[in-house]
Amino acid sequence: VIRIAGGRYIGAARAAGRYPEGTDPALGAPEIAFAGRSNVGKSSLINTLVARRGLARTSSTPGRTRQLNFYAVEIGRDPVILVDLPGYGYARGSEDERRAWRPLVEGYLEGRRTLAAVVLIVDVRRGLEAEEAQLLEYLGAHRLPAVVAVTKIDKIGRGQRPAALRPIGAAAAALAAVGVVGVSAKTGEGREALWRRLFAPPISLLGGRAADG
Ligand SMILES: Nc1nc2c(ncn2[C@@H]2O[C@H](COP(=O)(O)OP(=O)(O)OP(=O)(O)O)[C@@H](O)[C@H]2O)c(=O)[nH]1
Ligand SMILES: [Mg+2]
Repeated sequence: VIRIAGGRYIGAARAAGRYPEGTDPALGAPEIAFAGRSNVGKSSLINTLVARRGLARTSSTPGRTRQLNFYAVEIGRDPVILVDLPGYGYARGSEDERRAWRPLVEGYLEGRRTLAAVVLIVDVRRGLEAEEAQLLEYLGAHRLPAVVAVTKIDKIGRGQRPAALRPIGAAAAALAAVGVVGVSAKTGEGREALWRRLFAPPISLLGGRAADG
């Protein structure tokens, strides 16, 4: 069993390149970024992974997060940072906010030296759509390992899950995702499996992207 302790907020970024600084011992540790549509369940999944219910802010009003939020956690003795990225695909919100999304998120994904992996979260009832395929291609082009977390599996019956997950897994594999894990932030199912996937090659949570040159 993976032992997780010390989940805490360590700061936010509203512009690319301006990431949290300070004295938290986890700063500089390998990072896992969580990407996905507005309201898909990014913040909820982070809370479930770190086992701290109210840590990442969740809401039923989509598209509320316009910044990158950084959370630290210790896995055994190793610090890891989880980064809640602003969601995409929400039509409301000002034109300025929508224009700011791309440089903020792409600046982070391309420029962050300690970024080790990206978890792309998709709703089991929607699967991979054009935006997700595009993001997976983009991550592949930038040599960032991507894991697809298929969330809200609690919303479909156990018997239907294999049939729901199979096409998503096939599409994700075709787009070079390194793994696909069914999860539920509500019930905690898949939590351990997702952590295990994040600790397996080609992901290196001990050295970050810098480790492979
Ligand atoms: N049933 C169920 N509901 C979930 C699950 N994960 C998230 N939700 C619900 O989905 C809604 C959105 O969850 P959030 O975690 O706030 O989603 P988000 O992707 O962080 O949203 P933004 O930050 O606004 O982009 C909330 O009402 C959650 O309670 C899940 O696994 N199962
Ligand atoms: Mg959120």
